[in-house]
Amino acid sequence: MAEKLKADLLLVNAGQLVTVAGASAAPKRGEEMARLDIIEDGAVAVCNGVIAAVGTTGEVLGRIDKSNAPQVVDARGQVVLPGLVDPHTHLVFAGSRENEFELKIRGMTYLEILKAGGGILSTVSATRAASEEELFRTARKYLDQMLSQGTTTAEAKSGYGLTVHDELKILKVIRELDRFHAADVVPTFLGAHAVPGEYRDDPEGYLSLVVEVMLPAVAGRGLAGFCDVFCEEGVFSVEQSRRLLLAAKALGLELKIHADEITSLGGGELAAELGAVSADHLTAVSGRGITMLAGSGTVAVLLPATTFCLMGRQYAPARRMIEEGVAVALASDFNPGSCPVNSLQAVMGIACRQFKMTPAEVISAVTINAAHAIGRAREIGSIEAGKKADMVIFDAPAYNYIPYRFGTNLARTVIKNGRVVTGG
Ligand code: IZC
Ligand code: ZN
Repeated sequence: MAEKLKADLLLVNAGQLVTVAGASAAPKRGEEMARLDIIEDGAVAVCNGVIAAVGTTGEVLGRIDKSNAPQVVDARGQVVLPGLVDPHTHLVFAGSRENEFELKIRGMTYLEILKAGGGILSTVSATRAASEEELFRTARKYLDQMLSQGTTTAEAKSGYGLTVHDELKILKVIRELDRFHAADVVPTFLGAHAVPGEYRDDPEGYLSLVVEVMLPAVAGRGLAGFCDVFCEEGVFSVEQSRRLLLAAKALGLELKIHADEITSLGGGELAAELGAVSADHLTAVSGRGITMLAGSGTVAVLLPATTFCLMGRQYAPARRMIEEGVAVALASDFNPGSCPVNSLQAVMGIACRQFKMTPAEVISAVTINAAHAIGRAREIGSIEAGKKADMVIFDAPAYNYIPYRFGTNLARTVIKNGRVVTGG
């Protein structure tokens, strides 16, 4: 008889254990996105923060050594998903922009507000004035909210400093959050988020500062694994973005692009050309961009809550992307301007209604495909032996109830690294 497995935590009796297994090597595409791999009356055994066994409750109980009395979490009549992964956030900032929200209601656009010196630049002023401790405290509060709604791993970008000192300050806050918070936080350098006021007449000079000073400082200190750029009309062009990203690649960073969010500039094509790990937004992506992304390893990270918050009429062509074979993930884009939403459950609800993605596709997009978008799919994004024990128990009779109940936090218990961190 096989030796019994040791476990320190046992999750049992799940009405639906949605494992999303089988896509750790490559992201899900096309029809695979709708296949979730569900175990009824499911159970998971956890040992030292890692998943040891997955199966029906009967199977798992039969395999474990009960002598060390593991903690038991009963998920009877409920749905268990892998810990949700948010692969695009601007988590660290000071202040808020509810005044801009009012301007938008009255008809001013996002780019008009930015051009008038508001938008990102108003958050930059507030963030420069804030200390590391203040930024840490504020971001920790937002991260607590995210974790209690099921997000166990979040990417976080710099980009509200725009000086060497302030960009490093934000990245250090992200590192501290990852160290001290139960959630994992994955850092991205976004020094090319906007041209700061003091460089208004010399955008090339600012780009040179990013490429020649900030980037080596970030890479040399190991403060970020990814480099991102806001490739947008009036911000950074495709040529400028290519220059930055090639320099980042040469320093060993992986690439992300804010691509075709408002204008169809060709950011999607650039992401595929450079082998970026993700191309994000893609609201205005071209047909050629879709074809190139489908033929690449780049994950399309779509941000429907942003379009919703900007009161946009045009949503990213998610259905067409899925049908053409693009690997699609979803993220919140949490930031104080275009998207003050940090709940992936809200994002899932909007994606079903506005993208016409099915609940199953949406779950693939916030778990395993989101993990691929931050290069972590070997460790997180599905419930499989050997992965981190990150799981969320939802107060829901079936998985498709979760996006259906848009607006309510249904996460009852969140388990991170094998520990119950909220609920119980
Ligand atoms: O602060 O407006 N789109 N960056 C690119 C943002 C939105 C964040 C912001
Ligand atoms: Zn963004």
